[in-house]
Amino acid sequence: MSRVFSGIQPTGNLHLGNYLGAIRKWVTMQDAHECIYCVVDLHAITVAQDPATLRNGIREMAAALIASGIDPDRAILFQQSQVRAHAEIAWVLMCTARVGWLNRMTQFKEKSGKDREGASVGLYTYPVLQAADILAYRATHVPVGDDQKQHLELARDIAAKFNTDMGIDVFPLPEPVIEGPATRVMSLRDGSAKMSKSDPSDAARINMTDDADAIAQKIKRARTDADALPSEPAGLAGRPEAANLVGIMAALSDRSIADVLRDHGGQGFGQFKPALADVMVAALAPINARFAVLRRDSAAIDAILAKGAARASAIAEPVLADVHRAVGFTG
Ligand code: AQP
Repeated sequence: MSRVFSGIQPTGNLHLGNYLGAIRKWVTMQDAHECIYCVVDLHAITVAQDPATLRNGIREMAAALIASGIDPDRAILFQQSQVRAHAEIAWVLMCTARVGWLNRMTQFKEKSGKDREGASVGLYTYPVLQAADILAYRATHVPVGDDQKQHLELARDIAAKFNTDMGIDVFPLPEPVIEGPATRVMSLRDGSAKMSKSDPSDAARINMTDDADAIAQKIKRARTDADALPSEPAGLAGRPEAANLVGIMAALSDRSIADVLRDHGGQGFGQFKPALADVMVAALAPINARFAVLRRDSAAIDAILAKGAARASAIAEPVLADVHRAVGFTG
């Protein structure tokens, strides 16, 4: 049986990269799999958070996920800190993971920047908590964006070493699900940087809450080169900004990159950008409208998250008990 797990941090607005790289896949997978989706607040505090903003961000992210199509009656939607197995299994796995493995994680290097000594220990061990998130449910498939590939490989290494060390197969090895034309959506201002919540420039990303005018303006101002679009995918080589916009168009309109170029090849960006903005507005406007309604009812969101945490705990508690037995805490 396949079981899907994935998570998202409740920090800042959901953006188009999160949506195309992860959330849209989460929605599709609900139809065929048992799905567990988590608002990862324990991960959020690896960098400084204002408590009131975090509290609000947790509810807003849950509302945004439901507005994007997550159905909390089918998928389990919950808040990470409310299920103790995440933190408790993470501690055990921190004793399995090796310092050398964590030293190779590029996200820590990027996020700690020049002040590595000043980064929290939590930011360093973040990928071990992520492994615990997945393994606490014995998840088999993990839909994520391309930026999470290295962390998923680490989760597999940790699971394999734990099974070997304990001499019992407690955890299956989870498979990353990284596919489609927009697994890594890039910044609109810099084709070499990923679109991200923490980019100081709001013009670099499309927020799921942007209205039609903001979307049109951001796409109009998006950095591009001066050439027309090629007619074949090979012609996008060495043109990261063009490749990014074509990839977004393909993902939003459920076409391949080759199909988009068949329709738009030869066009300049003056023609292509308005077409892209129209497709984007059509895709995001209904999500935005649902979000505006859902976010107003925080009691309903809290009730959904509480129910989700109870369902998640029911799956994770027996796994936690197996971990306790495997390491020798219990008989
Ligand atoms: N640019 C992206 N393209 C494709 N997928 C992306 N994801 C994030 N950015 C892109 C995917 O979104 C899911 C949630 O990830 P997260 O909670 O780790 O998000 P994040 O890293 O906080 O989002 P940002 O914008 O990347 O934040 P910062 O700026 O803090 O680094 C994951 O599946 C991720 O792959």
